[in-house]
Amino acid sequence: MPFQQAPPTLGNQYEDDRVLRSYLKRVLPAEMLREIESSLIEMGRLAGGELYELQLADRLNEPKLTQWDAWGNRVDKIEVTPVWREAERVAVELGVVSTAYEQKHGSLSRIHQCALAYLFTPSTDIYSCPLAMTDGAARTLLVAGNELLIERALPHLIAREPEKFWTAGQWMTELTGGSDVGLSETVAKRESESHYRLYGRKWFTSAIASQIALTLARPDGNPPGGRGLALFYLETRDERGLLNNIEINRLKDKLGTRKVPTAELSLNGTRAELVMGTTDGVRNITPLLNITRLWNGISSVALMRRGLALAFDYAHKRVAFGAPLSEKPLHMDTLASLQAEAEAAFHLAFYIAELTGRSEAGEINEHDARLLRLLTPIMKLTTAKQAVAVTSEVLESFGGAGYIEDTGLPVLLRDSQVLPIWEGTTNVLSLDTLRAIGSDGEAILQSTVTKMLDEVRDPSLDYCARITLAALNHALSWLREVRSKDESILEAGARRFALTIGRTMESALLIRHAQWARDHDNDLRPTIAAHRFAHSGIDLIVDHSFDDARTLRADAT
Ligand code: MFK
Repeated sequence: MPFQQAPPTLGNQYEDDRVLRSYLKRVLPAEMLREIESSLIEMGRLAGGELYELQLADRLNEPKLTQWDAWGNRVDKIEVTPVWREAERVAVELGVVSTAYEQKHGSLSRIHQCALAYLFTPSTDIYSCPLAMTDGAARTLLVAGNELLIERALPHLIAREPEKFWTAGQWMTELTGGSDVGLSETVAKRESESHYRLYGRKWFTSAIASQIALTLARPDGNPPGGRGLALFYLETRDERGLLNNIEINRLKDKLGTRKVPTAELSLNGTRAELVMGTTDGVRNITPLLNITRLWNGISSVALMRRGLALAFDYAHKRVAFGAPLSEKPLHMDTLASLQAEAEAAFHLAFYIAELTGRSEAGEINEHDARLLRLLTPIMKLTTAKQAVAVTSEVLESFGGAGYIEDTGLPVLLRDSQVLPIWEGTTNVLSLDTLRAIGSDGEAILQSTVTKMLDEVRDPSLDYCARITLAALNHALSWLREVRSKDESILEAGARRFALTIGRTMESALLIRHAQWARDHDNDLRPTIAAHRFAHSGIDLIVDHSFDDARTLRADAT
């Protein structure tokens, strides 16, 4: 028989996930875990079975925009692909958004919801994008306390019935940029106390197929900058199904996330309602940003997990130089380092889910609320960078097959590449970290990490703990030194600082979990991961001068 290579396959993505299961066992009461486990098993079954098969079969389909009907009417209709249609049904029925709001298990409901999202995401071609924004919009309306809008929209955003469900868009980016949102040019003309009409262009609007959107616009006469913007709620279509004075100019031609119908829009007098006041739009939309940043982190760890599930399976099936790759020391050493990265990232993303859940349930003290504000951008930027690095290595671990589209592998890397870009780039979030750390951030980080590492008793973990504390102290002493000395060195080093804090937190969380797993399950695998991660370069602090950075250009001048 001629040689035939067996492809990688997936099992139940919950049952096979050692890291998720061990984590849930530690953080959830046993009774709650028993109660929710059937939903996780079901999602794991779909993610490794029907949804994954549908995703592979749907590979070449993309959303379609029809701007005109046969008779010359402007219709701007978007048709999404079969994976997205099925993904919506599954997400709604299994509560991928609503679980966080039904609060069946109080603050721990957020962990349950994030576990569902983590299992769901890699098999549904970034349908997580509209879900993230829907979740963020629900949270933003609740934080704003706008009773009319809560009553109107919330039951749809958190519905369990597909026919009732609405998704929300988040329309922030304009031609002036996606980072410096205060430059937005869309204007809002007042019609009545809270009703306005919006005029402007939105340059990157994800999930234009949504029923509602939260967006920013500047009411007439308001000052420039983020403070002069107001936060608006709008419905994209009226009762007849006609667009709300919105034109969809075109869909974006993107490197990845190609199933997401990201569009350029013109708002030509779009009816919209104020969500909260006539100013401070940037501040008022931040609850949405923090939720989508949490989803970004969960998606990062989910895509790493998918890549590694396929890579480990393939290592058993692929024979080269006389043995399966799973018996080759260098191949397995490479995968083990990726696993350690993914495992560390997992604990940071889910730690933010824990803090978010406690914050939403009103069960958070001031120390941890500050910690959440500080760690959310750090978690987002750290895990996103890891997702790109890990999925790139995963592709390489398949050799040429990892570069071939119909294996379904390259899309993992392309979709990961959006994670450091949207919802705040690495640099923008590094600068946000410097703002968020304030005067008390140092002490908060120090006490958090020290407390986590105090629980360590095993000598090999103790060694990892010392490496971790040394990295934290180095980062914090760098901050103290440059803060008072040189603004440009501080800004130039912001990314190295934020990534060092991110990796330090990941290391501390992984070490704490490793001690627990030894004690409770006699499981040494998290210890092995912690050891590998602590030795993977968690301290990235170096001083380079801004003059050097300016001088070291690629061009001749
Ligand atoms: C799977 C994942 C799915 C995700 C799907 C999403 C798809 C959608 C794609 C997109 O829409 S991508 C576009 C997302 N855009 C961004 O994330 C914006 C990135 N830029 C920033 O985050 C900037 O830092 C920011 C726009 C916030 C800076 O603007 P400003 O006008 O300079 O704001 P400033 O002064 O930093 O903050 C204004 C207020 O908000 C301040 O409070 P005060 O008014 O009380 O002083 C800040 O403290 C507060 N603030 C800022 N960021 C905050 C925050 N508060 C809480 N949490 C935060 N993260």
